[in-house]
Amino acid sequence: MRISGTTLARGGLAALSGLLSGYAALAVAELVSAAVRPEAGPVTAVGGAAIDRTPAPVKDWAIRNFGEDDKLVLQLGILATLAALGLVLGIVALRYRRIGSAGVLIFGVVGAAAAVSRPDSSGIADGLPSLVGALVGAALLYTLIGRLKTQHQTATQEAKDGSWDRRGFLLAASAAAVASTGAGALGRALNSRRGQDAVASRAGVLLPKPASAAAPIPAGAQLRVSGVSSFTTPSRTFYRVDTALVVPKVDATSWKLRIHGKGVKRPLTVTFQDLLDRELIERDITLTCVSNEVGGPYVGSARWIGVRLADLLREAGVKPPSRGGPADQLVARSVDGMTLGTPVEDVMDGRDAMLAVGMNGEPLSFVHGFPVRMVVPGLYGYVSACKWIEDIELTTFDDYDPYWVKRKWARKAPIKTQSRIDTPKPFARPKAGTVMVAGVAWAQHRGIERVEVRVDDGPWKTADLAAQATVDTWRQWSFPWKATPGGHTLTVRATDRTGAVQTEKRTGTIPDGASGWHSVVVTVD
Ligand SMILES: Nc1nc2c(c(=O)[nH]1)N[C@H]1C(S)=C(S)[C@@H](COP(=O)(O)O)O[C@H]1N2
Ligand SMILES: [Mo]
Repeated sequence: MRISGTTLARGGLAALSGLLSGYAALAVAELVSAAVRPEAGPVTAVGGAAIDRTPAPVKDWAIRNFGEDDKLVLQLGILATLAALGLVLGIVALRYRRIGSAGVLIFGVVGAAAAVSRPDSSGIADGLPSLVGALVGAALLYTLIGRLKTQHQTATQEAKDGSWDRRGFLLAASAAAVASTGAGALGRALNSRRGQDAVASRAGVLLPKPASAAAPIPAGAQLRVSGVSSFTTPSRTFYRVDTALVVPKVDATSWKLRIHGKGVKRPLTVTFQDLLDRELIERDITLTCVSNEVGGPYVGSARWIGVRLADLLREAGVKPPSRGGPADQLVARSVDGMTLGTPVEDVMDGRDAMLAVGMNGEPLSFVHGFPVRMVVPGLYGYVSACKWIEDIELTTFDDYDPYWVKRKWARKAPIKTQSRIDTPKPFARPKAGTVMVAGVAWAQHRGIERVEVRVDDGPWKTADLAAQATVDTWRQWSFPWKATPGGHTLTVRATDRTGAVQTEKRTGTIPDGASGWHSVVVTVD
């Protein structure tokens, strides 16, 4: 048997048809999702379902390697997989036309199932984008392959005189490509308009003056050493960690929060305006993610403004377990279905746990949880810092495991004492002489007592501490090092105000946060 050029070209065109059908399916799905909700689109739904099912070590690896780009990498991975499937289905369709189209439909059903089963799904309608998209994709594949088949017959005849006409196929294919691009672009435009009510509601927020202002940041809290993290992290560069592939755009004017559950004598529902009308507190608080590796970037400090959560809970008649309350876990739920569990005792023990409405003098940004999020000093974000919050249920640790606990992370997770060298950077080549080693240390709600630096295997030497703003914020430190030529390892460790020295024992981030000392290797010239 001889594989003719015509057969090869036809195979290529069939693969292209498959690819094009996938493209058309996604474009139509994007358009339909504008009529349902953007999160119901197949890539977002499948991506969300994949995030939920990713084993903790893989997720940890992804966060380590791709950082905040992990979501982009996931989405590109899904698109690449779909493209490969499209190519294969196109080639299959050339031989078995119906099976090729049925394949497209099956992926539509998978996408629809993922969308409908998302925790924030609005029901069966969420399956429509994938289903309608797949129907269009399947029909397109059937049509294109049909052209390829009839064309083939004439082509072999024409092949005898050395030429065969692909014009008919190419016309249909390009028309489909243009129509799909138009549908996709229209869908995108409509989807991005959907958030406009939320954007307008955010623009309309005027944060009131807090009844209890934050203590001024002591002048000495910010060292004048270049390369050290700024004491207050600007909102724009503040780390972001969440599972949302589409950032929720919540309209503050229709937002409500319900407080209910075990031991709640008077269930409460509050609006955004209700919160603004209450006494507001303003505090500097450093947040940290449990996924932060030793020396990692997922820590930042901001000035938050919000309502004391304990006040609201007391109004609802909630008592902490130490005063006989039946609920020991507060489960916060966000509009995108995330759940986070916080000890009721911690929220009510007098620390500045709050429902924050502002960050660094502005309403929260959408990525950081607009209109309202929780902030609890001393606890890792995944057990406290619910963004886009809409529900608080009082329950027990025995009765309910929130999202990350179901995925093997610890039920309770106070932030571990940690310190980080910000400067010099790893593998820097400073000149011999005095080199400023500096960084930050944190032990939220306990405070930092001491920071020590070690050069190679030498003795620990006490670093100079910047002023401690509050026990809930990180603390800068510096150490003038008499650097001698050659390779050196700098290591840092902190001691918190309970007297506990940061442990040398290295652990991974799972299940309750990384421990160990941060080291940086430099070569002094
Ligand atoms: N709704 C929602 N809230 C969430 C999360 C999330 O995935 N969804 N992630 C939590 C985690 S793990 C952390 S560390 C903090 C991070 O807050 P940031 O993104 O504002 O820095 O938000 C918390 N709140
Ligand atoms: Mo986190």
